[in-house]
Amino acid sequence: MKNNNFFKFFSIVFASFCIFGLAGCGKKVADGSDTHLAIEDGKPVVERYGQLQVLNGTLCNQAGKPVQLRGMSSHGLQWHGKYANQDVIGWLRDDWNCQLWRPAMYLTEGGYIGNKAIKVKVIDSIEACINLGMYVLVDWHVLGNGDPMVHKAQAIEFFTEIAQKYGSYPNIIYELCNEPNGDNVTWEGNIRPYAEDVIKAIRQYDKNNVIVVGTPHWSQYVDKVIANPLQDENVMYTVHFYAGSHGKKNMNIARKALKAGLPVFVTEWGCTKESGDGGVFEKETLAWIKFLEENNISWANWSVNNKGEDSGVLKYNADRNAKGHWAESDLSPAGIFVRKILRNETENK
Ligand code: DCB
Repeated sequence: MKNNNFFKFFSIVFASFCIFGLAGCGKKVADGSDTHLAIEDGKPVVERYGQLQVLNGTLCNQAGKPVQLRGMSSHGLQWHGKYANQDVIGWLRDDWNCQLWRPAMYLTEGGYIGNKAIKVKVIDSIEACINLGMYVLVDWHVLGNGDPMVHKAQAIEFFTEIAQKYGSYPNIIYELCNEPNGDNVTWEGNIRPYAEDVIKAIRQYDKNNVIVVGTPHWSQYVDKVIANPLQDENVMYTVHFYAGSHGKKNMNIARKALKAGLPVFVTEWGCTKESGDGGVFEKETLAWIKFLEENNISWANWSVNNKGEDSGVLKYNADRNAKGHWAESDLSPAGIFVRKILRNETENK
C-alpha cells in the first residue's frame, strides 16, 4: 500500500514534468525527430541538424531525418535592412523560436543592381546567423525584372562570392531567384537555364549546401518544373503564397509537385493579400500552415518591417532603432499571429 502511494506520487511528478516539458515552444519527442525548436537542450538548430541535405524529395538533417525549418524574412533590405542585425535576429531566435532568417536583397526599386552597398546587409545576416546557430536563406530577390536572365551575370558574381566566403558553413541556403514573373518567363526558357549556370558557379566552391530555385508566375507554378527538374541532388523548388489571395488552387499545384517527388521550400509567404496588405487571413493561413507541416515544407514569413502594411510584423513606427526585444504592444496583428505560429501556440498544434 505504501509502495503504491509512493508510486502514485512519482507518477504525478513525472506526469507534471511531461506537461511542463510540453508547454512553451515545442513538442519534445524522444525519437530524435523534428521538434521545431530554435534551441533545444541549449543547442541552436545548426548545431543539432548540421549539414542539410535533400533525400526522397524532402529536406533532411545531416543524420538523414526530415526537418522543417521555419522563420522570418526581412522586408526589402534597401528599405528595412536595419533589422538585419544580430539583436533582431537573436530576438527572433529566442522569443519567436525562429530557426531561419531570410535577408531579401531586392535587385530593382533601389536594390542591389543600382546600389551594391546593400550587400552588407546580407553579409551581416550571414555573420549573425553563424554566430546564433541559425540557417540563413540568401535571397536574390528577383521581382521588378521578372526574368532572372536579365541579371544573371551579377547573380553569378554575387553567389560565387558568397559560396567562396561562406560555403563551408552549413548555415547557408541559397535562394537563386525570389519570384520570376511575366508571361514570357518560363521554366524551360528562362529560369532553368539561369539556375543551371548559377548552380554551376556555386558548386565550384560549395558542393553540398541546399539551393532553392524560384518558379514561374511569382513562384506559384512549381508544377512547371516536373517535366524537367535540375540535375543536382540538393536543389529544392520555391512555392510562395499569400493566404488572402491564394487558396486551394495554389495548394493543389504544390500537391502535384510533391506527388511528382519535387522538394518544395516556401521561402516566402504572407497572411495577407498578395500586395502584402489587405488584412490578416488567419483561417486561410492556418490551413496552409497545416499543409506545410504535414508535408515537411520549410518556410519564411514576409516580413519584418514597421512601415504599417498588414504583412509587416511590427506596428507602424515600432522599434525604429531595430533592437529587437519587442513587447506585444510593438507587434501588429500579423506579428502577434505569426509569432504564435512559430512558438507552436496556435490551435493547429
Ligand atoms: C511578393 C514579393 C515581395 C512583396 C510581397 C507582397 O510580391 F516577393 O517583395 O513585398 O510579395 O506583395 C512587397 C512589400 C511592399 C513593397 C512591395 C514592392 O510588402 O511593402 O512596397 O513589395 O516591392 C508579389 C507576390 C505575388 C504577386 C505579385 C507580387 N502576385 N508583386 O501573385 O501577383 O508583384 O510584388
